[in-house]
Amino acid sequence: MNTNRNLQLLFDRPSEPVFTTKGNENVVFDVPAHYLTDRYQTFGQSLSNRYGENASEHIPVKSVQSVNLGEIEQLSRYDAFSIFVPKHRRLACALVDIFLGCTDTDNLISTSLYCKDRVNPAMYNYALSIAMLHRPDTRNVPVPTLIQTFPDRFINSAVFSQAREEAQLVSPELRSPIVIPRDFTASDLDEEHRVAYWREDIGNNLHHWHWHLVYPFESNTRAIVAKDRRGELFYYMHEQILARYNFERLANQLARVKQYNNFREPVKEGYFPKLQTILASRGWTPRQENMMIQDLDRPVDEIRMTVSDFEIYIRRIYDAIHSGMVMDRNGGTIVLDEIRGIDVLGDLIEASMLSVNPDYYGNVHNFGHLFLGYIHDPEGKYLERPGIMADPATDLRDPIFFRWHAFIDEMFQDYKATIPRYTRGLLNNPDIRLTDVVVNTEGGSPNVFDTFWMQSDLDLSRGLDFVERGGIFVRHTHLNHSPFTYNITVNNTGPAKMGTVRIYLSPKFDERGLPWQFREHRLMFIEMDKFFTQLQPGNNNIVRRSDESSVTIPYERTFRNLETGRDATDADSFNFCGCGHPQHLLVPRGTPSGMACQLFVMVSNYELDKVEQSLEGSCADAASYCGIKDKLYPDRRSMGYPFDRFPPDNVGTLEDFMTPNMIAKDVTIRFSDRTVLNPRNTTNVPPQT
Ligand code: CUO
Repeated sequence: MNTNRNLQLLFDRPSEPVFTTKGNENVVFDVPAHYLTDRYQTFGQSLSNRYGENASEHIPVKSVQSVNLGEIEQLSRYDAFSIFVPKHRRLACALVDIFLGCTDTDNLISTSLYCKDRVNPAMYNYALSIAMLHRPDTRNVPVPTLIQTFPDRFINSAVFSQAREEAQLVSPELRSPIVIPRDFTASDLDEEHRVAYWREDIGNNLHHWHWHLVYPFESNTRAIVAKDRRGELFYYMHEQILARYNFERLANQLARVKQYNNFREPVKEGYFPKLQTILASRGWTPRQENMMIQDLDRPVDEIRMTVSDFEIYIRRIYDAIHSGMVMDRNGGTIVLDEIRGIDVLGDLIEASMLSVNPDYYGNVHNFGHLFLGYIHDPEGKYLERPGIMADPATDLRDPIFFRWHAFIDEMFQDYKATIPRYTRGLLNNPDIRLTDVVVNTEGGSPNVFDTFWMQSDLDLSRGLDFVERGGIFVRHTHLNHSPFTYNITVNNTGPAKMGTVRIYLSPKFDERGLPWQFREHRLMFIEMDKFFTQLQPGNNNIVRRSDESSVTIPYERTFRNLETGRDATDADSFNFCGCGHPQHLLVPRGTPSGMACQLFVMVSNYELDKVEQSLEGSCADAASYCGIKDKLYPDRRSMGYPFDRFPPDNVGTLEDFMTPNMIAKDVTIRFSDRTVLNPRNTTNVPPQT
């Protein structure tokens, strides 16, 4: 029996009843009669038989007793589910418990089928995803990517009526892909729109959603949250999102993001997402320009917080950072030291359930998302749903996300300013000298990255409820780059040893066109890759391909089986990770005339980097931003090393900072405004526009 596929089919067509056919192969789960909801108890069996007659396969389902869902059913199937809303989170945690408590995989499949039609579909998707990622029997089964079941969170709502028409009237082999315009959320009158291609990139949003699925901030099972260096990774992954966004901004003649730090002032930026929930046929509420956050009081969602209290929590966190210690629940103190301080702070600021004192330090980051997500209806007066800032699958689209996270990052940077600077001994690597690095792009000039647009097709049919079966493709446009290699020359004057190669990229100049001061420059480095290598005595030539990057996952992993529309098989689970920055966004866009950048490569001392553990059988595709499932973070240094700390006073520029085991090379990113079709597209019918 194909268990992996059956688990994945539990996610298909989220609001269709359990007895309808699932997957593109049209299989049905043979559910017992008592699984049907009251609505279908009287005539559901005949409907069920009808679907069964058309099915290509019947999947037997072990009958379980009715599950007592209690208050989980209180969230309507048509309400917006947000993990930032305390009540929703409590219900979701209870549902996760039910799924985690299932005795074996068959029992999990059966129990989730019983629950599917009774609980909010988005909450069901979240809880089942979390349970699958953390159960020993399912942790290696790829969780279907969210766009597969909830394409409405990623794609212009105008596409869906076209998709339904296509599905209803055209047979599958004649269906043509529906093109999603690249610019659908704003015009060029909005200067922030220049970087919408990056904020609204589907793969980018999927990465952010998946990261938060791997690192939930609350659970009744502590081990799900208490992962190695979790708080620090919250800081680092978001710091890198910000650095990458700032890189794109500079390439588009925009200044770096300004923090959102005055809550008594209006938010200058508006954002109109043009996303509509398929389930409730309601739009994600836009935010007009110059709106202001207000006290939240939404009893139904158990949300209550004044802006004044929010400011008090923030002040307490700053006090802790500047005094070098936080207060725990018992009035004791925990020193924010050089090694663990960032992790303590990450958990406290987010806040995850690992926060050492949530009553005193609050839940600042999460409440920022809620204040901004409910800016249009803070008291529920108009019965409005939250905006996109209240959902990790959608919030990256909004310019305010980055302003809010720039504020959060500033807290972490303030802490970093309090810890010791790296001495040259902590940067250097005895006997190792980096003599050259060259970037070679296929068919291009040395040290020039080449970027362009690509159009790729995705099959949305699994997320479109109550439509005819068969693939329904949309064609989205995304940034991409030509594959390249780094060719690094390292001289080793000592005996053979291991080294850690760390590769970063930054713009060469700031928004004024001036060279960087190191204390700002260090925040502009985006991690491109990190790997271990053996260094023989003498000269070593290291060649590393761009698709091997430790921060990305390949395009086909970001989008799983959405490209071909085929159903997953057991073989797909082999070495399969879903978390990671999308490979197609590894290189920032650059400029048509060529953006001047600096490539930085360092080979650090492996003896100070290494973490003793076996990685046998684990998938470590994008370990830098995602860690490794069920393992320690595979680098003992602080995340972001060597750029995570303030420099010593005598370091003014990158050149002052360099030790012999580092090299900086001038490189260029040249953007060519051409659009190429993804050769992996399977649809041959010309697109609709
Ligand atoms: Cu990822 Cu604020 O944490 O969105």
